[in-house]
Amino acid sequence: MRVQVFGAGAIGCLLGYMIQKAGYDVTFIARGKQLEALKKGLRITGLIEDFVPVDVRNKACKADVTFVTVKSYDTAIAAKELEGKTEIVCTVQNGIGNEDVLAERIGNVVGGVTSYAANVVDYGKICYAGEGETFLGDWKGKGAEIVAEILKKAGINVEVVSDVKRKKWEKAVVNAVINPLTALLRIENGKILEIEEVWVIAKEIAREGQRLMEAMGYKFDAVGMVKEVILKTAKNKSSMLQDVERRRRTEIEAITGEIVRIAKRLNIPTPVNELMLRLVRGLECSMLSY
Ligand code: KPL
Repeated sequence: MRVQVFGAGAIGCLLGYMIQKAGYDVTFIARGKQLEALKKGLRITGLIEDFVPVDVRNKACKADVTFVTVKSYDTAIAAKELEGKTEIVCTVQNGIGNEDVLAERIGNVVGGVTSYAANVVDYGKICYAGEGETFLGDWKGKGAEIVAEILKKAGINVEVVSDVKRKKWEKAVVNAVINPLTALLRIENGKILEIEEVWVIAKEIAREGQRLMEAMGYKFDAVGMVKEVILKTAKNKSSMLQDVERRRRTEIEAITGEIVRIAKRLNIPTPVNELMLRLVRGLECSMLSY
């Protein structure tokens, strides 16, 4: 079975590393300095200390299963490049919409979420910061059971669920709270709970997300889940804070942007999410490095 990881960022490298260690043939698709660094090998620090040679290329190749781990704004490019090259595609990217973009070009799409934590330390080097949970489900065609089998063999906690859309929305609502606040204030996740002024705003963002999910037919304790995730990831830098620190574009459009756009369609007011969206867009403009 040939596995491909399209997007060799922190989560892509961690998944690819663990799957390769389980004995699968894994190819990493990367660009620029990351491609050059990975040609020399992949270094892991944190919960695992290791250095391994990897097969890295700059173009997608034929694979049975491809994990798409690029940032959400690059999913359409990934879909185009992967068309006709992979039997199954699996995404555990942040945000809403990635599965649908992939489904336009690929027959079997597995959607999912993961709370495994990994950070980019440098080109070719990641830190495995925390074990988590992964939920997968068939989005289009079939494939979730096959992907789950690979992840299980790699020692990754994974469960196949019947309603993966719900999991995607729960994660998006949690990300819409944690990611913009940590990126704007440059704080670790745990600080959101510690600083009362920030926690008040966090709860408002969460409640707006909850009302949207209720309008879609999902019962959900958003504040409770945000608190749980913050406590589990207190020392983490969110992916959005990492993007801002590296002066990179963020995933705000696929997270808060989608929440605001879909809430508008359903006539659910989301003023605090709208404010976060505008502030992060403003922050991105002020960085202007991408
Ligand atoms: O998914 C995350 C992210 O940073 O993107 C959370 C759950 C907020 C952990 O940091």
